[in-house]
Amino acid sequence: MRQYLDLLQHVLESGTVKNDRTGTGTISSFGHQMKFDLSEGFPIITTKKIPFGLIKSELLWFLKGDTNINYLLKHNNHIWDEWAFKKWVESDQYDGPDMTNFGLRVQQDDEFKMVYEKQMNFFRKAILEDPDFAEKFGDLGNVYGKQWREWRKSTGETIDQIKEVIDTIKHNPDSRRHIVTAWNPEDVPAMALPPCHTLFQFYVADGKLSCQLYQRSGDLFLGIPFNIASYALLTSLIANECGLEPGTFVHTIGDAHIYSNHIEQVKEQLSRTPMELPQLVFDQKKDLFSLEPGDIMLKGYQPHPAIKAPIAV
Ligand code: DHF
Ligand code: TMP
Repeated sequence: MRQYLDLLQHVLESGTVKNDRTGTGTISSFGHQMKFDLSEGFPIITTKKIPFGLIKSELLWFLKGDTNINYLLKHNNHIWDEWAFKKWVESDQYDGPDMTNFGLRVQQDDEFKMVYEKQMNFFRKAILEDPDFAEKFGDLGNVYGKQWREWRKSTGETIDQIKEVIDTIKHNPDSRRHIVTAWNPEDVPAMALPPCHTLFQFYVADGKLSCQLYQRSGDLFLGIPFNIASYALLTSLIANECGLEPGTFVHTIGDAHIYSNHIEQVKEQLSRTPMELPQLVFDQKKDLFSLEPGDIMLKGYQPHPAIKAPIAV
């Protein structure tokens, strides 16, 4: 995992100070690539504890074609809450206290934080207990799951990109067209967050399945560790489905940035020594679409303690 730490160090030392949509501010650098040989162990960051359970339920949620946070909340996964909440508080139906810019205000104002947490708890409860509310406000729009499994054609039919790519990997492994894209220009304006991991390609050689991801924007401290583990898991699951061994995960990032309020956390991480990588274990007999989070686990994951950081909304 030296590559990840080297990238953190590089951006910290040579990045450009750059403003961003969230108003937080970043240090940023454009165009980076990491390569992880999946036969050397499962690439999950060991210099801080990553909640792998959240990565499993998020990936299985994408693979189901689901875009409603209801599934995630049922699995105790809160990583997408803020973006659904944002859609709700910006809608006509919201008549509670002003939540403008809640992501930034919650970090600066303790009184506001209490009001925000009350609203957020009400929101989570409503998503879990009120199906009409969940249908309206739990949905993030046409995000990953929708584009992967039900890309809409101009004729009104849909394309299941995951099923099609598995089919072509099996029947035409040498193809140079094993592509899945989440970036749908028509849908971008209505999305809670336009896809960060925008396009991936599979490659078959020597009985191994490799995958390269193009990620347009990467939050190096919070998002990227999740993205690496998530795509390493996806590659392993698809490889199994196709009767191949997992090969390499190539991670290409456009705007690679460290948020200004993550700098101390990054320095703490850089002071730590990486541990041995764990092994991925999962139920290889189950088909991809019937896997449950409990069918997947990591053996021998012994990371350094977690490091908390605020997320930019
Ligand atoms: N926005 C920003 N600014 N950065 C992101 O990484 C990001 N990622 C999104 C949605 N929007 C985003 C989806 N993925 C966390 C990690 C990944 C993720 C969303 C959130 C996160 O908060 N991770 C915490 C632990 C969270 C928990 O335990 O509930 C961490 O410390 O890794
Ligand atoms: P942006 O749409 O303005 O680029 O903001 C998205 C932020 O979320 C940016 O910091 C990148 C980060 N992000 C990740 O790093 N990985 C992810 O999987 C997601 C969804 C977001």
